[in-house]
Amino acid sequence: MADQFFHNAKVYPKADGEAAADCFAVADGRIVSLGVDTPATQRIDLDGRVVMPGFVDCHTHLVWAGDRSAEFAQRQSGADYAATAREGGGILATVRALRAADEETLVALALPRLRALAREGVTQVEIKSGYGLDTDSELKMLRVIRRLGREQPLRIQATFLGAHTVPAGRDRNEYLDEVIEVMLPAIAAEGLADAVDIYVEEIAFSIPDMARLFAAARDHGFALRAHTGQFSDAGATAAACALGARSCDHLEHADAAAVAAMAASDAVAVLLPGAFYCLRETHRPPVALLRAAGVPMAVASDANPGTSPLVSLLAALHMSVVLFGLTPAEALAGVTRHAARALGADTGVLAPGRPADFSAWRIDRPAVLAYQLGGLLPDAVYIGGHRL
Ligand code: DI6
Ligand code: FE
Repeated sequence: MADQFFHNAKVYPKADGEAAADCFAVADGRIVSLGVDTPATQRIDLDGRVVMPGFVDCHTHLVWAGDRSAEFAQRQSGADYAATAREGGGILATVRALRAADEETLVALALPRLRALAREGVTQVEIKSGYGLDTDSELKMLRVIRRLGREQPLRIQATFLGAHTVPAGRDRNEYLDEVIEVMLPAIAAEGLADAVDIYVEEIAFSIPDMARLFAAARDHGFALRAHTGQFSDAGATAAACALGARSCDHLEHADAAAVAAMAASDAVAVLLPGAFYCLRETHRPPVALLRAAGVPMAVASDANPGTSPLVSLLAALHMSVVLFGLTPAEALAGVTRHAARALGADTGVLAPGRPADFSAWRIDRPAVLAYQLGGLLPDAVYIGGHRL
């Protein structure tokens, strides 16, 4: 006997309006049947609604303090992001604000952002550290992320991004030593992260830095991810793939060799149109090459106070179509099954055995979610079979 049987539904994935099934059953928080009438304690008539797998926002920096609205305004009148970073603004401005905030404050600031995502059907979010940039502050940030996972219903993955940039007044090698020799073991011992990420860019870390970090992170059993190709690639994407990265994120400047390396590995390409949009970038990620090579493409918000103050995965979904040229079906796969794959999660697909994370929408077909910008909210969101 299942707990709930949902019927009269149009269950994704068929993005052309044709549903994969019209009913499903849930027991113990998981889907137990799809498309077959199943006895259950409760029968729920979805009245023809489209049912989507819970959306997965697989790349965010959602824990931050302060804001960078002044830097934003300066950029709109011509200031350059990299120059701001070199002058001690950018990421380092958020680092100062985050160090000054206690755990309680950081949780309180992050909760409304998570609620905003949940309201639009997001059920799982990855959150990176990387605004602490010293051992105590990075651990504080990761503890906040773990607390968010316990204190609200969305599924949360924590990623350690100590290698986000070199903190002010520190030598780069000496800082990376601290990341590898002090932070990583402490984070592993406390179980504070699921993955390790690095920002590979001229204003941040190099390919040899990534090789050192990944070797240590792999020894501790962490999954590996990398920010590559945002402003330049210079072999970073291919190197990340060769080192076993589960995802390469940004990729605006990834070239054919980078795409070939991704295709030869299991890496997911995570596209972040919010940063592209806010920075008014013009160099697009190589979507046609990624598509032709069969590389799975995920789409995420990159929610952060600097380059992507965008707390909406539905907006990122829409932008990935308009700005990057994904088809609506690709974009929808990008916020569901491919995003889950970037997290190594079994979410993002509605099939027997998978978590019962889904949302129900009064729309005729899933493609409407990629097409309409704003004004769309689901009537119900479920995580593990529980309605939010
Ligand atoms: N790439 C980005 O776009 C963000 N981090 C990263 O590695 C920027 C973060 C910030 O400016 O605060
Ligand atoms: Fe990022």
